[in-house]
Amino acid sequence: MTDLHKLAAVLDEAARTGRAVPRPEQDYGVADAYRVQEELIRLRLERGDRLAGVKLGFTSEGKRRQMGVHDVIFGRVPESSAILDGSYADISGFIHPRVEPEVVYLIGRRIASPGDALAPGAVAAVAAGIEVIDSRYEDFRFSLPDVIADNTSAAGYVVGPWQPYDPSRWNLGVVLEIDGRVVQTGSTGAILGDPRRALAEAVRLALQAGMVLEPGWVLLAGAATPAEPLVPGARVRAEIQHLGSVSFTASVPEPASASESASAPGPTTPGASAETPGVSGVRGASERPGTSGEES
Ligand code: OOG
Ligand code: MG
Repeated sequence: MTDLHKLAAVLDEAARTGRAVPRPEQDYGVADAYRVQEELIRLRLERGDRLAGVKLGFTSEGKRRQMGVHDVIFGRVPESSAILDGSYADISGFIHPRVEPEVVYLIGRRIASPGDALAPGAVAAVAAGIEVIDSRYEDFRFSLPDVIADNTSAAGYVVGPWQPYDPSRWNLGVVLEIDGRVVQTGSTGAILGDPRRALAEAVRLALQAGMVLEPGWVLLAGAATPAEPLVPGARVRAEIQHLGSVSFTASVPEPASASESASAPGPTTPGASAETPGVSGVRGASERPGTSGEES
């Protein structure tokens, strides 16, 4: 087992147990970090998970400044991390989760080159989304390779109702609310200076990782604002002008008994991921099943 495989196993374990790990001592570059990410995802897929799509990170100045990282990063979105719009999501398995508003694109056709990103039908639909990020590193602190290896802190995502994609509407107001209070505001124009660039950027980074974008996948374009801490009981809502809103409420299960609650953050909400047994991370009871954004 190489050091890179070991790191993937450590990060995988941290995500499954909800226990933070120290940053790796060894030095490694971005290319190796993407290899760790690939291995990390391979471990999840081996347990029955599937890819729901891909994501970009650090596409806005607000995020880059908040985290002190200055390159756009690429991650994989596991199906098991889906949270249904409007649902109660169990966050007890997370370490120190944060939420951020996202523009989510639904990929309409196979995109194997950045040039194809602008072809008609490349984007089938668009929606307001919320991403839950949860760095597996202590104190939510990392270098660029660290966060890439950790699958860009990906932990959960919520997609609002899909809307027809109108590329002329690219500079839209973004609001993030917690418990009805506005905590972040911004504009989708902060994403790469123009969120329409997100698709080509994702295709480019996917190709480097040996992947092409598949129809039916989601693409999270990267938060337009800094992230906010997510605490139990919080009702989180994001709204994007013309795209509508999306929400969920963070819950933790009632402790059955003191001894039981001290262990195992592993099991997920009943019914949340029946098809992916043993995969941690899925949250979300289906309160409004029609609005999950699963349809393609
Ligand atoms: C990394 C994830 C970045 C975004 O939208 O910029 C990201 C992190 O902030 O921990 O998802
Ligand atoms: Mg994000």
